[in-house]
Amino acid sequence: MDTLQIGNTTLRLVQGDITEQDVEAVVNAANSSLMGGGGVDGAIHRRGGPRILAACRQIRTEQYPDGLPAGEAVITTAGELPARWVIHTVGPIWTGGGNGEEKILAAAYRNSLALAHQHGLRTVAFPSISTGAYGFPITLAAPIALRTVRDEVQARPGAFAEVRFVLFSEADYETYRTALEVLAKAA
Ligand code: AR6
Repeated sequence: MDTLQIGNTTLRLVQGDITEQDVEAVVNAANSSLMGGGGVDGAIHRRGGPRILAACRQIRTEQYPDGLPAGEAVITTAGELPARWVIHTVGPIWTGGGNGEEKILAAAYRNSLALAHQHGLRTVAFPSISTGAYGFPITLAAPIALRTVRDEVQARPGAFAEVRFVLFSEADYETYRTALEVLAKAA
């Protein structure tokens, strides 16, 4: 399955590029420096232009001089992207699962949605946080991502119209589809 209806909110899976999503907010799988990188982060800064980096620099100076801790989230302009806002979060680096990686991953999704809600944003697109450069096995990450988003949406009835997961590869998309099926059956 590729959608799950949660009250008035649609949880949707799509295969594609996060920088092309026409939603109010896209989430960036950033690192603590907020100064850019590869993967999703590189694509967002490349296509969104320098205004995003300027806003990140300001956040570093004013709020997080030591960097954004893993699991936390901040919001900036989306510059030239179709989206209006970028929510930057930092996922855990996978070191085998014994260092709180699952809790930190859930916190990254939870705090991103909390920030979106605080700003009245009703459509949000997530990438698969931590499953690229940060090495979190996607078969473990997908159920955590989906369950956390489902729980947060349920806790805020009517707040979101759509929460979308944008999976880059067909294999990642299929992994999330399977995980969504399992979640829907367990509900
Ligand atoms: N749209 C959607 N998904 C994408 C895109 C895209 N344009 N590009 C890659 N992915 P990653 P992480 C997928 O590495 O694991 C950066 O250097 C990718 O295939 O972007 O949280 C940051 O600066 C993978 O499935 O994020 C950090 O240093 C998923 O997005 C570090 O990487 C996440 O891969 C963060 O690593």
